[in-house]
Amino acid sequence: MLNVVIFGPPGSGKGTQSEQIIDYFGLGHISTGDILRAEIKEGTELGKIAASFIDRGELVPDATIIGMLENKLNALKSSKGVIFDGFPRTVAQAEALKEMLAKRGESIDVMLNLEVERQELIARLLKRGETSGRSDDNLETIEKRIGVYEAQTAPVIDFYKSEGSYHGIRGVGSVSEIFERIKEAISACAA
Ligand code: B4P
Repeated sequence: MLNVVIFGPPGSGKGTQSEQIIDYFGLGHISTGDILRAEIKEGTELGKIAASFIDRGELVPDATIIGMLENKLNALKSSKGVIFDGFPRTVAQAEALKEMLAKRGESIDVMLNLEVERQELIARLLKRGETSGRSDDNLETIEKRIGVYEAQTAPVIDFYKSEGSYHGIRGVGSVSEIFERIKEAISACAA
């Protein structure tokens, strides 16, 4: 069993690197951003709630996210591990995840923090916004998201440092160069 959290500010490449990790390590994938966008597309009640937060660059409330995650985790019971992409984004979510996994006799083996400078984040997300059609990929919302990350999400770093599973990964370079750094970190912790 290999449970991985991929972490970092908006646009740091969590979704991009998750695809590489899934292909290479054969893990199940939970992306809270992808789940929320699918709910919005289908026009569900959850989607309507989520859209009102995402459009403003804010976090969807913890209770909504934690309930949604528990369902997804149950659906992945037979996988050989899970990559958590975009979750946890608050210390309350990190604590809830710890509890959910402990009930199954599991834990997070490694937390990968993708480190990317603010200017690079903004440039990447503006570029993605040219084609993504995402309501949150415009300059005003991007700056708001980075501010929300600094205030509400960055404290999750200290949570995983104290758990002993934290690994900083330089998130600038080509996708494959960054993935090589990730492979090294995962192999070191799985050894
Ligand atoms: P997410 O969907 O999780 O995504 P993200 O932070 O925007 O981007 P990510 O880091 O995955 O970047 P990507 O690989 O796409 O969140 C969206 C919103 O959903 C949040 O703001 C929040 O409102 C809500 N939400 C989600 N989870 C939540 C939670 N747990 N609690 C509360 N609310 C939640 O990369 C970005 C761009 O960079 C891409 O265009 C990519 O091609 C490019 N790129 C990637 N790697 C690169 C590289 N090495 N060099 C150059 N460009 C690169």
